[in-house]
Amino acid sequence: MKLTPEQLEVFDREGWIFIPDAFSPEEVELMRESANEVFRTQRPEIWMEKSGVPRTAFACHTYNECFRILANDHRLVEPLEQIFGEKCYMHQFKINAKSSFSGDVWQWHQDFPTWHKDDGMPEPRAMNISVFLDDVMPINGPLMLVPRSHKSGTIDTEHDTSTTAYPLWTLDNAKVAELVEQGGIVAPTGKAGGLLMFHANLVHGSAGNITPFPRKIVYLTLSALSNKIQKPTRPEFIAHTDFTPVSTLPEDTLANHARARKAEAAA
Ligand SMILES: O=C(O)CCC(=O)C(=O)O
Repeated sequence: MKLTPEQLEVFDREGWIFIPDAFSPEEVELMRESANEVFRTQRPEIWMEKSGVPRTAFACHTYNECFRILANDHRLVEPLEQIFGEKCYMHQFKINAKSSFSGDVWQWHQDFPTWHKDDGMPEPRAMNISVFLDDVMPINGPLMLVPRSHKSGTIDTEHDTSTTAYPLWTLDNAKVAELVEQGGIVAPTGKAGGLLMFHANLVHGSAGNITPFPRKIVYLTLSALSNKIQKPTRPEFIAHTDFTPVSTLPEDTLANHARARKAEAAA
């Protein structure tokens, strides 16, 4: 899937794009069920909140067939190849659970400082592209973005190891207030199946989820092939060191897998 010149222009200016209904209801159902299966397992790649509920399932594309297919989906891979002008490798793959009642916050941050400081990524030539697996509403901890903040480049950060269970390089409140004064805050919401991509230097975060509605989002972090990480300090399941270019599968692979799974279940 290629982005239109208008979408590329909006992305460059605002630092993010949301595409509603990028995935069909049958694909969403498969991905949601597969995510629930993943979160029911206990594995070292599944990071827990301080409260004990799952926060993030890293690297599930390496052991779950649905997410293996998603990791090679043209709707996610091609836009980033288009933006970077080259093939990409998978730097990280994760599902954030933002569980009902207990999903914890993600502090205000840019992604690139963590990739640079923890993994030795040379440049912000990598990006998160994500798919909503549940309906994302104003009430269940949507991702909040500060439009145009990517134009400020990479900003000084503090290593926050205590606010949540997951260490992150975060921004101080004064800097966030300054950027919000200029760009405001948006919280893209929409039905499961929507696609959201945002620049590595776009300031973002999310509040906790105290509603009964989970807010699962799957994120592919794809990096330009020329931007290989140099000094990984985190486990391989968080910062991959397999730099094989990501290829795309035929466009109907995920939908076919959904139908095959349904037929199997009905047999
Ligand atoms: O899923 C969320 O709410 C935030 C995720 C995030 O900010 C990140 O992975 O960098």
